[in-house]
Amino acid sequence: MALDRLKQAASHLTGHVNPPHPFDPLSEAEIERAVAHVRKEHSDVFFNAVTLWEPRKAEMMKWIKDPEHTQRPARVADVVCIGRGSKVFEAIVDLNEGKIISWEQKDGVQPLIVESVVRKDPKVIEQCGIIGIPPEDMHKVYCDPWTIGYDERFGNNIRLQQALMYYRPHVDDSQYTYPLDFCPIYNSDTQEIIHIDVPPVRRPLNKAPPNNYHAAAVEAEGGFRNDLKPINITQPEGVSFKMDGRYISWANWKLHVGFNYREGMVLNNITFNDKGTVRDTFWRLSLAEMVVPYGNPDHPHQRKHAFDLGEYGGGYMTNSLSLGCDCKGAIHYMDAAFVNRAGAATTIKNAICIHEEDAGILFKHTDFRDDSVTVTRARKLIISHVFTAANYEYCVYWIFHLDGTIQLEVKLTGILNTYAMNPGEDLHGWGTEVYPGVNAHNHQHLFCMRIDPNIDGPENTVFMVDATRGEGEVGSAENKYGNAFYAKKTKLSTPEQAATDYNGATSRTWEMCNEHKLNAFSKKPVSYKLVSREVPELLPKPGGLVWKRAGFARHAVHVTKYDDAQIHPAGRHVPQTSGEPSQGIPAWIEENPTADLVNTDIVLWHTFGITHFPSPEDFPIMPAEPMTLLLRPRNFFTRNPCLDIAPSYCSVPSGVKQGSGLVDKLSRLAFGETKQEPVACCSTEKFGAESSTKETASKRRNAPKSTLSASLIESAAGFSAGVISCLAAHPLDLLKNRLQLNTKTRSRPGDSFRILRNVIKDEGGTRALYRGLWPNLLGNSLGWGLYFLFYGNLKELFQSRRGKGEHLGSAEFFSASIIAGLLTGACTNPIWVVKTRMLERGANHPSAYKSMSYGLRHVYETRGLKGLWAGFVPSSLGVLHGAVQFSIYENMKKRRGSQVGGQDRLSNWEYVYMSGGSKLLAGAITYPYQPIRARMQQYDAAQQYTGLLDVLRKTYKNEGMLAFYKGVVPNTLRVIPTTIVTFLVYENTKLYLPKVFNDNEEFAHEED
Ligand SMILES: [Cu+2]
Repeated sequence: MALDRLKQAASHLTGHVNPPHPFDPLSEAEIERAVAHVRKEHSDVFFNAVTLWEPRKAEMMKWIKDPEHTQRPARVADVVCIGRGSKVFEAIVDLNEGKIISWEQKDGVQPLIVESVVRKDPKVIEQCGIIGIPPEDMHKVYCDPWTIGYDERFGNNIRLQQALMYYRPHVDDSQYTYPLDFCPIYNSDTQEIIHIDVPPVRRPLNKAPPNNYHAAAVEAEGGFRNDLKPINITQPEGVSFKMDGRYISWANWKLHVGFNYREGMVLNNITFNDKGTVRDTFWRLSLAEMVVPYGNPDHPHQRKHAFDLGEYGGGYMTNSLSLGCDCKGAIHYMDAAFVNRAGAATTIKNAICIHEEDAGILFKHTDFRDDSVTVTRARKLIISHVFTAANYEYCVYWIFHLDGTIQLEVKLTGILNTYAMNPGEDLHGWGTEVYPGVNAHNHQHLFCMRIDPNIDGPENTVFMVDATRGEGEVGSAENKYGNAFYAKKTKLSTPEQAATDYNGATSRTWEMCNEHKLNAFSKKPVSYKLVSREVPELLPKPGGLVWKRAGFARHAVHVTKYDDAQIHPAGRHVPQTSGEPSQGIPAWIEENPTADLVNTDIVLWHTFGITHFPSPEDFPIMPAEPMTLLLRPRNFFTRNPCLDIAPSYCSVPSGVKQGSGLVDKLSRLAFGETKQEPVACCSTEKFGAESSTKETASKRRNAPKSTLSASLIESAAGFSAGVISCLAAHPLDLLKNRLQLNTKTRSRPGDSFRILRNVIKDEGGTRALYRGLWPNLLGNSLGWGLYFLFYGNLKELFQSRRGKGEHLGSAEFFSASIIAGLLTGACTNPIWVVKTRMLERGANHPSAYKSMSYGLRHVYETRGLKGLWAGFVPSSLGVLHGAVQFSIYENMKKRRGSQVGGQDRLSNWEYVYMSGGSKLLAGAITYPYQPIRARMQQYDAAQQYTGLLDVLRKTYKNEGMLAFYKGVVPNTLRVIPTTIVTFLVYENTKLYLPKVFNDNEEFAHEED
């Protein structure tokens, strides 16, 4: 994009402009030049179309093969003008020579249509009055101007429109809820209403409340749901396609993207690079025509059968697309230039959208014996545009696949065409009441795709292929068991014979082959197969108006010999054609019904679509309904052509594993805060290529299947964390304890050093620093283990109440933590009492406990159960500390996790600063409970204090406020690294433990 802009800027500066590619649509400047040339000689015409007169195929093929030595095809404009008295003129203008090559008046045809207004007409006002709309409400009357289609009463020498009438009670209401029952006919040339079709039975204006789909209406009915989380599509390294002018290269594909007012997108010169050989597939693909016949036989509904491309122009009606709405991801847009009625060039910005999408699995196989597996992901290139045909929207997607398949998908959305009905009126099965007073008529959407094959060259032949049973009867020699079947191929040799219908029972397809070239293995001709399964019959009867006008829709497939002039299946000028004789395909076939279609340049015309019986779900706006067809290579390649797409994951029995650089590191499990479900075979963990990348927790987090329960893993992780952190920090704990129990002096600097020195000197060397290790170890490990067990279970409990997929809130983390803390405190309190006392006195003290069990017994015998649970109340307050810390920790994890694309991606460093930070913050808030608790648990607690309040009072009175922070320095020194070690051990144990218990050998090896 940026490069394009630079080139553009440079060309402005130098005045040098690259000539357009011969396939490129006319630019604004070229359109205006063509108009100027016409104006010089014919000043009084309006412009209906100015579009590229496409270079003749033979000339163009020659130039593409050898552009250096071949004359470049000239830029030529194809012009349609309208003069006074509905006269129609066609002109061909050579833009290189600057002259009109041909100028011709066409009789008995009308080119496609432009809009009009009917509100001021007295006859319309009168009809509105009859059904209940007063003259002062005429500004609430709307019409969809349709071409008249064909009406035998008026013929085709004057340019006519029919106005489908509607009413809007409020300017924001959808008028399709309020259809009016009459239909004015408008003369575009004289700009007057010449007739109004009025039904024999009148239907007054619908009185039902509005039925709207816009945001304000939805808000008024309760608003939009808010449980849908954003989905983003990212391509951090940019797109995989390249643009060279309007040529796109993507994977092995290369093609030119054109656009015209009629067909919209036109794809030209589509090639596939087959291991270095550029092979032709299709010369030109387009959606060339469509018809939407409605099924109500009452006059004048027979006129409702819109040819949206031939009568209105898929290009003219195209939408300007917007990022993130119509297309998501990394998008390249192309604009489209047209002429307006007055002859000025206009541009629709962002008319064509080009982007890539993930397309699921491209291929996969798992060997059930040894679990070796290969899985490769697919992607697709999508070239799309959307056009609005009055009430309807058609979204057209040309989709290119890695395996050589081309797909056309059309999505239908927008609003049903509606008609008025009386309450309780019998609709005779021709329509459905989709809302009170709203009748939506049955109709079909039939599209005609023009396929100009170029399968390894222009000389192609079409075969119809039917799955057919073997000839022999059951019991016969050649088909004894009756199971034989084969692909029966019928060569379509003439246009007459090639007019064929769809047959779902035989899985009918059509193959476009190059019989000069056989596949090396199958010995069958290289081909592309048309696979299309949504192919209804044209329901209007043979001989009827639509059947005559939409000759292309009589059969699923027609084949004709190539002719440069044959582009439009229902004829060049469609409006007001009578179908007598039929235009387009039937006329071309009639010219030479037995033309030889074998091994020659041919065009295949395919009609497909749906039959639509409307229902209330389609109203007030239709959820998009997709229909699709495929052009698939058959016997074209000698093997699967996309084996060179790197797999997402691949392992073979000998143990060689490989992954590609295309693995998506953003993919993650949908549910679970900390627990990991088993992941698929494409675990990034197994990739050799991955091991060199930055060490992240995510790598190790793709845990394999484990037999351990999540809570058990949590508590084991907590237990290990407790043991290790306790060993590391016990001496600091001892120091803290002594400081806290020092009631004799106020806090002084250097206290810590004096105490440590004295312990080592008086109590038996450095070993004394580890006095009370056992209760400390037991209390810590058991404490952490129990804590995480309770915490894990509580979180599961809350999660189960919330439902899957919802995240727990801070309040839930907080209460889980508090309850877990209280339960843990209750279980471990006796151990802490003994620990406090053992740390308080050196082993050489006469009354020092010799062991933990001795201590427990002593406390119980001297003070009873009350002694064993001494200090539980301040401890419980201390639980607040744990809870505060855990809420801070979980919130940090959540926030950081969302930044890096999931908590399973956090690194050990992130655990370090998050656990340390949360502990510091929580400590500053809640530290004072600690000295209080220690004092209540010491040897002579009973003698010194009467209870909790007494501790608080005496401590404050004797030692001042700072007493409550006694021991805070060694405690912080002890606690921060301890916490970090605890959480690292906890998070990592949780990760590794399942692997240790896993019976999968691979992981045992990986530990080496
Ligand atoms: Cu429909």
